[in-house]
Formats: sequence, C-alpha cells, structure tokens
Amino acid sequence: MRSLAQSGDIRIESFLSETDDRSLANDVLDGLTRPFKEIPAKHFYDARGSELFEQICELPEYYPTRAERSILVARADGIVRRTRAGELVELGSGSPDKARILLGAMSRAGTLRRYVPLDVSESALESAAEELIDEFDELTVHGVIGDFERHLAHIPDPGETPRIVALLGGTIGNFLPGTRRRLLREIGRLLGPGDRLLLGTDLVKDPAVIEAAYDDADGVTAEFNRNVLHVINSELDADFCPSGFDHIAFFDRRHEWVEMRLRSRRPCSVLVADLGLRVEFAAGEELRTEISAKFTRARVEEDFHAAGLELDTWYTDPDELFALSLAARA
Ligand code: AVJ
Repeated sequence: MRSLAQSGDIRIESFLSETDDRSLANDVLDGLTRPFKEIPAKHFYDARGSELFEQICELPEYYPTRAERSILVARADGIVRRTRAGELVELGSGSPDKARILLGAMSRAGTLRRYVPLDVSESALESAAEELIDEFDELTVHGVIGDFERHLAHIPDPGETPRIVALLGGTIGNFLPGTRRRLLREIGRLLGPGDRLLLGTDLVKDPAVIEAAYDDADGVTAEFNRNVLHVINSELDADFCPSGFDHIAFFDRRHEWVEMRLRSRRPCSVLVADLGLRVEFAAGEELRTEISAKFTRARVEEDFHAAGLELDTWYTDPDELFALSLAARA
C-alpha cells in the first residue's frame, strides 16, 4: 500500500501496483485468444477514456446519468432520513457529482462524517476529494485507489454512523449475471445491520432508446469504444489500428443487455509485443468490449436474493428509465 496524501481531512491510499498491469495483460491474454474475442469493459477508463465517458454523460441520447441524477436529487433527503447515514462509501466513484448530492443531504441532516471513494483513477479521486472537502466543513475523506473487484478489503472499517455503500451509474450492469451476484455478495460484506447498499440500475425499455444511447450521432461512444484499443497499444505495446474497427452497439433482448463490439473492417494481424502474442482478426470479426445489462425490479430482487441481500426501497424517475435500490443484508 502506498499512502499518497495525508492532510488534515484527506487521506488517500493506493492498492494498485504491478498487479494492475497484470490485470490488463491477463485479460488480453485470455480474451484475445478465445474463439469469440472479448475484453472486459473496465479497461476503457484511462485518462482519455474517462474524459470520453464524461462527454457521453452529457449527450442528448445518453439518458442514464440524467435520470439517475434526478432520482438522487428528489430522494437524497429521504434516503438519509431513512438510513441516518453519515458515511458514504462509493465504489467506482469517478466524478464527485453523485456523491455531492448524497453528502449534501447528510450535511442537512447533521449526520455527515466521512466520504470513502474507491476508484482506479488517482487523479479523479484526488480532485473529487479536494472539491468535496471545500464544500463540506465537517467532512473527512478516506480515498482508496483500487479496483472494486479486487480491493474491497481495503475499505476502512465503518465509523460511528450508519453507512451507505453506493454502486451507481449502472456499473453493476457491466458484469455477467454470475459475476454480478458474486460481486453483490462481496459488497454486502461491507454492510453492518444498519447499513445499506445503494445500487443504480438502468431499466429495460424500448430497444431503440437504449441503442441510441450507446450509438450517439456525434460518435463519442464509438471513440470511447475504440479507446480500449488505444489502452492496449500504450500499456502492452500493441499495434492495433483503432480506425480499422467499426463501433457496434445492439440490445440483446434475450439477455436484456446492450453489447458493444468492435468489428474489424479488414483481415488484420495484431502484435501485442509485451505479451509476445500475435492475434489474427478475420474481415468482419468482432471483439466484445462491453455488456451493459438493463434491469426490471424483479430481476434486481432476484439478484439481491442470490447475493444474500434484500430490497428495502425502490426509487425510479417518472419515466421509469432508471432505478435506485436501497438494500440491506438479508
Ligand atoms: C459506466 C458502465 C454505466 O454501461 O452505460 C456508456 C458505460 N458504455 N456508454 C454504461 C458506457 C457506453 C456505462 N457505465
């Protein structure tokens, strides 16, 4: 563990190291040597990918961020009244926008103590911590730089107040059903009896609306999708030609998830020099880069049940685009 910052109110620790590079290396080795090629969605988010994602959140077609925000704004005070929480643990925190709404409600309720963001991006975490410290006098921040699939054990023990552990944005949808349930179970271990999980899930709706959100007119999502190839090029000394791949996004009705893929226009041979790996793509061959599951209330409840959790309160926006679930350990 590296301690990166230690001022009066901010403490940031990092649990990323060489094992971090290994995570991408392992995923590339596994994912590009299969008959159906695949790279996990978490590798989009280097500095450029995070910037592109922030741009996606502003696109007219990409409704989840706005819908979730509107629920948070309408419900944050109620959530805090219900839980009496004074601590927010946010997994995959990214920008401080969502935390600010919940911390503001804790501050109004007089319970606010601590914000514990966990994110892979050191720069995002530092700037979020500094912004929020300036806004809330009573706040301390204990940031954890890490990956919530591997570093949940480094979340500090709870303080004196109940805590909310938040996984927002629909990020849970990036995981296949079995992994999703395992992850929810692990997250549940962070919850004491009075603590609650706050989970953001995008909802099943007209496929045309969903597909537009993942294939915007300006091509920002296409660039975001191709960014994973830039990440592999720079981190593993590969020679992908990102412009040789088309962006594909479609709603799979049977699985109720969106898939993003990259389709090679021509036959191409890629060298991943750091791994001594050569990978061949046929013309038209596709690489799956993301699944983003869309939920119904019943499906969320089933997942909670399988993970040893139970739904406490279900909140949606008026158009039922997105949902926030408050859940407890069963
Ligand atoms: C950040 C994972 C919630 O799945 O909607 C946005 C990522 N991918 N556009 C999502 C994403 C394409 C986003 N999550």
